[in-house]
Amino acid sequence: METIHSGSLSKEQIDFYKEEGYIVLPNLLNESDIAGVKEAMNQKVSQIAEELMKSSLIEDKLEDRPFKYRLAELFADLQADDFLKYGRSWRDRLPGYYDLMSNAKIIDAVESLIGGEIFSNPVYNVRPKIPKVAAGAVPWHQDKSYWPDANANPVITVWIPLVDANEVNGCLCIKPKTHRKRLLKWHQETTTGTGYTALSEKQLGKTETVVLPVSAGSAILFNDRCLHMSTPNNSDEVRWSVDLRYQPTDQDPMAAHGAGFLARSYNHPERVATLEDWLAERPEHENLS
Ligand SMILES: O=C(O)CCC(=O)C(=O)O
Repeated sequence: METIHSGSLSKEQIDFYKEEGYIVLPNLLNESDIAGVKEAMNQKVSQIAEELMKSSLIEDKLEDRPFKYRLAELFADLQADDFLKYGRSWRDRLPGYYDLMSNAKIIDAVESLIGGEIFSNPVYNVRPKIPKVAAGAVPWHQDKSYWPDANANPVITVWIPLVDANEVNGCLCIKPKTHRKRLLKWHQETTTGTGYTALSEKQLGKTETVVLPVSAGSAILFNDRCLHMSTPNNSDEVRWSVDLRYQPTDQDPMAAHGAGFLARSYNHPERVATLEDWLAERPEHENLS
């Protein structure tokens, strides 16, 4: 008899997700779950500090400042463009990111929604949203607008803040039940120069907006057709977050966006990608010995 793999979510949580198009999992991850990803982010911040020093844009690398403040303070006296040169979101291939993307607590939750054959989609972003950079806010959109032609259903976004996220430093806002909508016609936003896909006010309809402040290590899972946005950062700290994505293995791997990886498989556990596979951009484990 075939074993049913049902993951970690309760029936109530699964029903909520199916009905509303999203679910919040408060405090899904603890400090040790996110230590690796924070280390990767710190590594990148140190590299940036080094470059800013070399270009004489700063006089102090602020090495002793806390994770939550350092990047914001490095750019405090600089222009938005100095920051945006490094990109508004990052997709480096550092071990800490694989560590998070393959975290069993995340994959267990995803398994409840799509089953146990799980592919980690190539689109993952680290978002260092710093104060006073307008491009940090993300307009209303459907994630699906970034891969309109991909035959990958469903793609589930797992959004995780590494600091407490709220309306002051920039949290997610969602329109529940909009995941049942078709892909809406979007335009490219022009006000902050990000080129983000955006929906116009009149496309948002009458659906209420739910604002989702969450603590560090919590996760918000949502369907890639669900309308969402994020507010600007009006605090003095960095709103650090990651957005990861998962889909069933029998869907389009969206290779045009990069190499995703097999994150869990009960049918072929020997093919699950290791860190070495991921670093080498191999979607599945290859025994090279
Ligand atoms: O992190 C944010 O501020 C926005 C994230 C988002 O829009 C997404 O993950 O699709």
